[in-house]
Amino acid sequence: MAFKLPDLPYDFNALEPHIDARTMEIHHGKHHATYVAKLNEALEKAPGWDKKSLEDIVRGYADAPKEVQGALRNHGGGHFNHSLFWRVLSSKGGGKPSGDLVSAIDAAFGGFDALKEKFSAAAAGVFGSGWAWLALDSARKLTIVSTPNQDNPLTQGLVPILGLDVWEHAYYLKYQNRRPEYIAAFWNVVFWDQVGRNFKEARA
Ligand code: MN3
Repeated sequence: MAFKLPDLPYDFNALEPHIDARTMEIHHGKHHATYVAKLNEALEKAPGWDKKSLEDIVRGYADAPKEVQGALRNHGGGHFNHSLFWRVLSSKGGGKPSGDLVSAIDAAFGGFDALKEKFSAAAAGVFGSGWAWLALDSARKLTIVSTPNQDNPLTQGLVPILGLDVWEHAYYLKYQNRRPEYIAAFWNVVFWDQVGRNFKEARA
Protein backbone atom coordinates (compact mmCIF):
# COMPACT_ATOMS: atom_id res chain seq x y z
CA MET A 1 0.00 0.00 0.00
CA ALA A 2 1.51 3.26 -1.11
CA PHE A 3 1.38 6.26 1.19
CA LYS A 4 -0.99 9.09 0.30
CA LEU A 5 -0.79 12.83 0.77
CA PRO A 6 -3.27 13.58 3.58
CA ASP A 7 -5.78 16.37 2.99
CA LEU A 8 -5.12 19.56 4.88
CA PRO A 9 -7.64 19.68 7.76
CA TYR A 10 -8.52 23.30 6.78
CA ASP A 11 -8.42 25.68 3.81
CA PHE A 12 -5.14 27.11 2.52
CA ASN A 13 -6.10 30.55 3.88
CA ALA A 14 -7.20 29.29 7.32
CA LEU A 15 -3.99 30.34 9.05
CA GLU A 16 -3.90 33.88 7.61
CA PRO A 17 -2.43 36.31 8.43
CA HIS A 18 0.11 34.27 10.41
CA ILE A 19 0.86 31.75 7.67
CA ASP A 20 -0.23 32.86 4.20
CA ALA A 21 -2.42 30.85 1.82
CA ARG A 22 0.11 30.72 -1.04
CA THR A 23 2.77 29.26 1.26
CA MET A 24 0.33 26.66 2.56
CA GLU A 25 -0.70 25.73 -0.98
CA ILE A 26 2.88 25.19 -2.18
CA HIS A 27 4.05 23.65 1.10
CA HIS A 28 1.30 21.04 1.17
CA GLY A 29 0.64 20.52 -2.54
CA LYS A 30 4.24 20.57 -3.79
CA HIS A 31 6.72 19.98 -0.95
CA HIS A 32 4.75 17.46 1.11
CA ALA A 33 3.41 15.78 -2.04
CA THR A 34 6.99 15.28 -3.27
CA TYR A 35 8.05 13.64 0.01
CA VAL A 36 5.15 11.19 -0.35
CA ALA A 37 5.93 10.43 -4.01
CA LYS A 38 9.64 9.88 -3.35
CA LEU A 39 8.95 7.77 -0.26
CA ASN A 40 6.71 5.52 -2.37
CA GLU A 41 9.37 5.35 -5.08
CA ALA A 42 11.98 4.25 -2.52
CA LEU A 43 9.64 1.64 -1.02
CA GLU A 44 9.37 -0.05 -4.43
CA LYS A 45 13.09 -0.79 -4.13
CA ALA A 46 12.88 -2.08 -0.53
CA PRO A 47 10.99 -5.39 -0.43
CA GLY A 48 8.88 -5.77 2.71
CA TRP A 49 9.31 -2.17 3.80
CA ASP A 50 6.04 -1.18 2.15
CA LYS A 51 4.27 -3.23 4.85
CA LYS A 52 5.72 -1.14 7.68
CA SER A 53 4.05 1.79 9.40
CA LEU A 54 5.40 5.26 8.69
CA GLU A 55 6.69 5.45 12.30
CA ASP A 56 8.59 2.17 11.89
CA ILE A 57 10.12 3.39 8.62
CA VAL A 58 11.24 6.65 10.24
CA ARG A 59 12.64 4.85 13.31
CA GLY A 60 14.27 2.00 11.42
CA TYR A 61 15.50 3.38 8.08
CA ALA A 62 19.10 2.45 8.98
CA ASP A 63 18.14 -1.24 8.72
CA ALA A 64 16.83 -0.85 5.16
CA PRO A 65 18.86 -1.73 2.04
CA LYS A 66 21.69 0.76 1.73
CA GLU A 67 20.57 2.34 -1.53
CA VAL A 68 17.21 3.46 -0.07
CA GLN A 69 18.29 4.49 3.44
CA GLY A 70 18.73 8.15 2.50
CA ALA A 71 15.38 8.30 0.71
CA LEU A 72 13.52 6.62 3.58
CA ARG A 73 15.18 8.94 6.08
CA ASN A 74 14.51 12.16 4.16
CA HIS A 75 11.18 11.43 2.48
CA GLY A 76 9.76 9.15 5.18
CA GLY A 77 10.74 11.81 7.70
CA GLY A 78 9.33 14.52 5.46
CA HIS A 79 6.00 12.73 5.19
CA PHE A 80 5.78 12.04 8.94
CA ASN A 81 6.87 15.54 9.98
CA HIS A 82 4.47 17.40 7.70
CA SER A 83 1.55 15.10 8.53
CA LEU A 84 2.06 16.01 12.19
CA PHE A 85 2.67 19.70 11.44
CA TRP A 86 -0.64 20.29 9.61
CA ARG A 87 -2.58 18.74 12.48
CA VAL A 88 -1.06 20.87 15.24
CA LEU A 89 -2.08 24.07 13.44
CA SER A 90 -5.58 25.54 13.29
CA SER A 91 -7.47 28.74 12.64
CA LYS A 92 -8.90 28.08 16.10
CA GLY A 93 -5.38 27.82 17.50
CA GLY A 94 -3.36 30.04 19.76
CA GLY A 95 -4.08 30.54 23.41
CA LYS A 96 -2.73 28.14 25.97
CA PRO A 97 -2.53 24.39 26.61
CA SER A 98 -5.05 22.80 28.95
CA GLY A 99 -5.54 19.65 30.97
CA ASP A 100 -2.67 17.31 31.94
CA LEU A 101 -0.38 19.02 29.47
CA VAL A 102 -0.28 22.12 31.71
CA SER A 103 1.22 20.31 34.69
CA ALA A 104 3.67 18.43 32.45
CA ILE A 105 4.83 21.76 30.97
CA ASP A 106 5.15 23.29 34.44
CA ALA A 107 7.20 20.30 35.63
CA ALA A 108 9.53 20.31 32.63
CA PHE A 109 10.01 24.02 31.95
CA GLY A 110 8.53 25.96 34.85
CA GLY A 111 5.56 27.30 32.89
CA PHE A 112 4.10 28.01 29.46
CA ASP A 113 6.08 31.22 28.88
CA ALA A 114 9.33 29.38 29.55
CA LEU A 115 8.29 26.62 27.14
CA LYS A 116 7.60 29.20 24.42
CA GLU A 117 10.91 30.90 25.02
CA LYS A 118 12.91 27.68 24.93
CA PHE A 119 11.07 26.27 21.90
CA SER A 120 11.41 29.56 20.01
CA ALA A 121 15.15 29.63 20.73
CA ALA A 122 15.50 26.05 19.48
CA ALA A 123 13.62 26.94 16.28
CA ALA A 124 15.66 30.11 15.72
CA GLY A 125 18.87 28.20 16.38
CA VAL A 126 18.42 25.58 13.65
CA PHE A 127 21.23 26.26 11.16
CA GLY A 128 19.84 25.87 7.66
CA SER A 129 16.80 23.63 7.30
CA GLY A 130 15.16 21.65 10.07
CA TRP A 131 12.56 21.45 12.79
CA ALA A 132 11.94 22.34 16.44
CA TRP A 133 10.00 19.85 18.54
CA LEU A 134 8.19 19.43 21.81
CA ALA A 135 8.51 15.73 22.59
CA LEU A 136 8.10 13.15 25.31
CA ASP A 137 11.30 11.39 26.41
CA SER A 138 11.68 7.80 27.62
CA ALA A 139 11.11 8.96 31.24
CA ARG A 140 7.82 10.47 29.91
CA LYS A 141 9.03 13.96 30.56
CA LEU A 142 8.57 16.77 28.06
CA THR A 143 11.67 17.99 26.29
CA ILE A 144 12.52 20.42 23.48
CA VAL A 145 14.85 19.36 20.69
CA SER A 146 15.69 20.40 17.16
CA THR A 147 16.54 18.21 14.19
CA PRO A 148 18.27 18.97 10.89
CA ASN A 149 16.64 18.41 7.49
CA GLN A 150 13.69 15.98 7.82
CA ASP A 151 15.11 14.06 10.78
CA ASN A 152 12.66 13.35 13.56
CA PRO A 153 12.80 12.82 17.34
CA LEU A 154 11.44 9.27 16.86
CA THR A 155 14.95 8.12 15.87
CA GLN A 156 16.23 9.40 19.25
CA GLY A 157 13.60 7.42 21.16
CA LEU A 158 11.43 10.50 21.71
CA VAL A 159 7.77 10.93 20.75
CA PRO A 160 7.07 14.33 19.14
CA ILE A 161 3.77 16.02 20.05
CA LEU A 162 4.36 19.46 18.50
CA GLY A 163 6.67 20.44 15.64
CA LEU A 164 7.61 23.61 13.80
CA ASP A 165 9.00 23.49 10.28
CA VAL A 166 11.75 26.10 9.91
CA TRP A 167 12.79 25.25 6.36
CA GLU A 168 12.73 28.46 4.33
CA HIS A 169 9.94 27.00 2.16
CA ALA A 170 7.69 27.22 5.25
CA TYR A 171 7.96 31.00 5.62
CA TYR A 172 10.03 32.70 2.91
CA LEU A 173 7.19 34.16 0.78
CA LYS A 174 5.78 36.12 3.71
CA TYR A 175 8.71 36.56 6.06
CA GLN A 176 11.80 36.26 3.79
CA ASN A 177 14.83 36.04 6.10
CA ARG A 178 12.88 37.02 9.22
CA ARG A 179 12.53 33.57 10.77
CA PRO A 180 11.97 34.95 14.31
CA GLU A 181 8.80 36.74 13.08
CA TYR A 182 7.49 33.48 11.63
CA ILE A 183 8.23 31.70 14.90
CA ALA A 184 6.41 34.40 16.88
CA ALA A 185 3.41 34.16 14.51
CA PHE A 186 3.34 30.35 14.85
CA TRP A 187 2.15 30.60 18.47
CA ASN A 188 -1.08 32.24 17.22
CA VAL A 189 -2.04 29.12 15.27
CA VAL A 190 -0.84 26.27 17.51
CA PHE A 191 -3.80 23.92 18.02
CA TRP A 192 -3.33 23.01 21.68
CA ASP A 193 -6.33 20.65 21.70
CA GLN A 194 -4.49 18.46 19.18
CA VAL A 195 -1.16 18.79 21.00
CA GLY A 196 -2.99 17.66 24.15
CA ARG A 197 -4.37 14.62 22.30
CA ASN A 198 -0.87 13.82 20.99
CA PHE A 199 0.44 14.09 24.57
CA LYS A 200 -2.24 11.72 25.86
CA GLU A 201 -1.51 9.22 23.08
CA ALA A 202 2.24 9.39 23.64
CA ARG A 203 1.79 8.65 27.33
CA ALA A 204 -0.67 5.79 26.83
MN1 MN3 B 1 8.25 21.77 5.03
